[in-house]
Amino acid sequence: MKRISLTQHLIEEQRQHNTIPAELRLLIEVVSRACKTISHAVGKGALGEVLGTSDASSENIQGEIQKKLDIISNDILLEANEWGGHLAAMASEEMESIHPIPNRYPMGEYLLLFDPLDGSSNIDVNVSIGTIFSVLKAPPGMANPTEQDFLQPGRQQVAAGYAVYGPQTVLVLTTGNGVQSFTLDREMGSWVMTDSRAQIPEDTKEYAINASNARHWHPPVSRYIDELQAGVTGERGRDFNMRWVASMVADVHRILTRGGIFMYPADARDPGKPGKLRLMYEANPMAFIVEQAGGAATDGRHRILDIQPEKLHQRVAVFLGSKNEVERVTSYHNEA
Ligand code: P6P
Repeated sequence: MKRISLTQHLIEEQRQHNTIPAELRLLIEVVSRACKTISHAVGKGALGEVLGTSDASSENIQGEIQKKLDIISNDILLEANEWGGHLAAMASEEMESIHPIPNRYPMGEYLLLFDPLDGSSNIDVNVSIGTIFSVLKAPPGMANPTEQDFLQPGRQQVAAGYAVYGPQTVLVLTTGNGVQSFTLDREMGSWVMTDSRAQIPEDTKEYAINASNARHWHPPVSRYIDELQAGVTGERGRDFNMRWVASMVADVHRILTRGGIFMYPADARDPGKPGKLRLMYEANPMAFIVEQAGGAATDGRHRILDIQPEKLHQRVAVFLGSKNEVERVTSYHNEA
C-alpha cells in the first residue's frame, strides 16, 4: 500500500483546500522535526542521562519540579522555531512569559503554544508521554507580541496537534479539515500517514478519570461516574471499563483510536481553581482535534473552544471524547 508523507499531505491539503499557506506548512514541518528530535531524546532514557529531575531541580510556572526532559524538550522546540521566519512568538507550559522571536531573525504571522513534554510524571517509568502544540494567527498589524495577543478563543486555532512517544511515535494533526495521523518511520526519519481521517465513535464503554479524587468531586461528576460504575445493574444498562494513564496525550490518543471519554473535572480541593489542565496548550489543541474527529469537548458547561482566555496559564476543567457521553455529563452540570 502506497503511503504518503507529512510533506505530501500538507502540499495536497494546500492544493485542495487552500487552507495551509506556505508559512503554516513550514511551521508544521518544523514542529514535526522538533518532535522527531524529542522522540529520539526520550527514547534514550537512562542511556542518555536525561531521566530524573533537572539539575537545578527548578520549578516551572505551574509550581511543578521540572524533569530534565521537560527542559530539553522545551529548548528543542524554541531552537527549532526561532530562525524560520514563520513565527511572531511562542508560549510554553514551561515558561512564565511569552518568548518573542529574537531580533536577528524575521518575524512571521503565527503564534505557537506548546506543552513540550506532557505527562512528565511518567518519564522515569517508561510510560507514554507526548508533546502538544497549538497554532494561532498573530493579530493583524501586531508589532511587538504581548501575552494579550495569545489570549484568543480556541476556535481561532489554525492548526493543532500532538506527538505521542509510545511503542510507536505518532504525530496527530488537524488544520481544520479532519484529523490525520502519521507514524514515524525511524529508518527513513520521515512521518508517514497511517490514518487519513480519524473518527471518534459517538458512544463508548470506556472512561478515563483519576478516581482517587472521587471524594472531592462535585455532584454532577459523582452522579455520572456512579452510573458508569453501576454498569449493567444500573440505568445505563451496560458495563463500562476505566483507563487512566496520567498522560493526557496517551489517554486522548486512545480515545481518538477507539472512543472513550476523558475527564479532569474541577473539584472541591481548591474552589478557586477550575481544574488542573491548562486551557491554552492542553485543552484547546485537544478540543480542536477531538471536535475535528467528530467528538465533543466542554469544561462541564461550555464548549472549550468558545472560552475567552484571560491568562496565558489559566486552567480549565476538561470533559472530552465520545460525543454522547460528553453531552450527557455536560447536561448533568447544566441541570445542577
Ligand atoms: P494526575 C500530566 O501531568 C497532566 O498534566 C496530564 O497529562 C494528565 O492527564 C494529568 O496531568 C494527570 O493528573 O492528577 O492524575 O496526576
